[in-house]
Amino acid sequence: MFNLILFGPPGSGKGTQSEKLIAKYGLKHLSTGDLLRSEISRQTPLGKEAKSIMDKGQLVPDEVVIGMISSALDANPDARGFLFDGFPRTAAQAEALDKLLELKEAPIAAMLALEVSEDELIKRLLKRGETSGRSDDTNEVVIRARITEYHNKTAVVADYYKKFDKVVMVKGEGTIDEIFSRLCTEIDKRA
Ligand code: B4P
Repeated sequence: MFNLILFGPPGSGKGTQSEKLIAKYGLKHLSTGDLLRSEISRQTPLGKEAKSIMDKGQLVPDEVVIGMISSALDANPDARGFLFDGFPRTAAQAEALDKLLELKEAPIAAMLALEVSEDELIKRLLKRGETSGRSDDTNEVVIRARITEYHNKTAVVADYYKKFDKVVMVKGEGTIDEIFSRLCTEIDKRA
């Protein structure tokens, strides 16, 4: 089993690159953002709780997202590997993921971390907000809150994987195809 984490601040292109990576490498895509938005659109109790948190630009509680990932792993026993997109986002989530993967004897091969300047992140997210219907993309105050959450709670996740020498920094600016090609070069070294 070959497992990868795609990491980076909000708007760094994780969702965009994930679509291309899963098609090329045959991995199962697990995006906690997509899983949460699916709960919101189905108006489940979890979705209702998540929406009010996401609309403020904050992170959903660890136990909620860890539970979703645990169920998704169990639901895909035959996957060749997983691409984790937007997860883990806190140190507690990273530790929980390691434990879940230990049970499957399938550790993380690498964390690919997209580097993008803050100005570019805000520009991309506001542009997506014009068409996506995502309420967390239309308001610059909320976008800045998401970036602050990233610096306060998520950036440390890279330090966690650095201890195991698994972090690969990748320049996340340029065309979508240029960035995809940089990611593939790094993955092919490890596959
Ligand atoms: P996510 O759904 O994970 O989304 P994201 O961080 O906003 O975006 P991503 O990096 O995937 O950007 P994308 O490729 O789409 O999170 C949303 C919210 O869910 C969080 O704020 C949080 O509340 C909650 N959540 C999710 N996971 C959680 C967890 N584990 N724990 C707790 N809470 C959690 O790209 C953005 C835009 O840029 C797109 O419009 C795209 O077209 C454009 N773009 C991409 N690449 C480009 C390029 N090279 N050049 C120009 N534009 C580009």
